[in-house]
Amino acid sequence: MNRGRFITVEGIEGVGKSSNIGVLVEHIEQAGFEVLTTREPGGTPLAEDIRNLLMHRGDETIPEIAELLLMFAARSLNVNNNIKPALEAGKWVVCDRFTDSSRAYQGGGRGLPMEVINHVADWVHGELWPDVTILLDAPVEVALGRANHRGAPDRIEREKHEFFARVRECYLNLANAEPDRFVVIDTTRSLEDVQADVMLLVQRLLSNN
Ligand code: Z5A
Repeated sequence: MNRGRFITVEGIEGVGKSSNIGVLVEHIEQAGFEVLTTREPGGTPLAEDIRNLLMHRGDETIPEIAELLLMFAARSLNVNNNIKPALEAGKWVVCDRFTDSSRAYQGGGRGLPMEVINHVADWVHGELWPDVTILLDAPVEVALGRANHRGAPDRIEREKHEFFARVRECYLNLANAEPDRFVVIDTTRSLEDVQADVMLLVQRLLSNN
């Protein structure tokens, strides 16, 4: 059986990942493919426990390196227990964040060296990289303005504007460096316009399948 396609969705918080993943998955399913939808950190019971530790434990300082390693520990679980088996079974996989988040947040945001992150990534998932990465992009003030309308912020969401500006810049640099993998979608427009772009992208992927 053919290996399914691996699609990741990235961006700073509030850019609209959750608002667009549903449309993305629905379109692929309508074309007759089975889809595994997953997220990082998380996706398996143990990885979801790691997510809870990362997002909500405010009682102990988490050094940047511990944060990075916990992200990759969760990723190792998700890759081996979810993503690889699904792809091997011919399913498509849509993952809300993947290693580009570690590059952008722990690299761009926290300042950890990119070569260390890439080395750990190589160790954890080797040659498995997304076929397509959708980078939903908006200026920090737009994205955070939307995110702020929600409930109490988690540990990472409490970071300052400059942190998210570095994360966004890193994402845009990653997209420039790998134009064949990344598709950047401007989400300052209406949700309908953004979703229309997402649907066009899916049609393109399906016609190349
Ligand atoms: N993290 C990390 O540091 N390193 C890693 O390796 C990984 C993750 C994997 C959890 O991510 C945190 O983990 C994240 C990075 C870190 N921390 N932060 N920040 P997450 O993905 O679970 O959480 P999030 O980034 O906060 O995403 P989110 O809550 O899912 O937000 P979103 O999906 O991007 O946005 P949304 O919920 O779809 O939309 C936000 C609001 O805007 C909502 O009210 C929508 O109705 C509205 N919206 C969306 N699009 C539009 C448009 N186009 N117009 C108007 N309004 C809109």
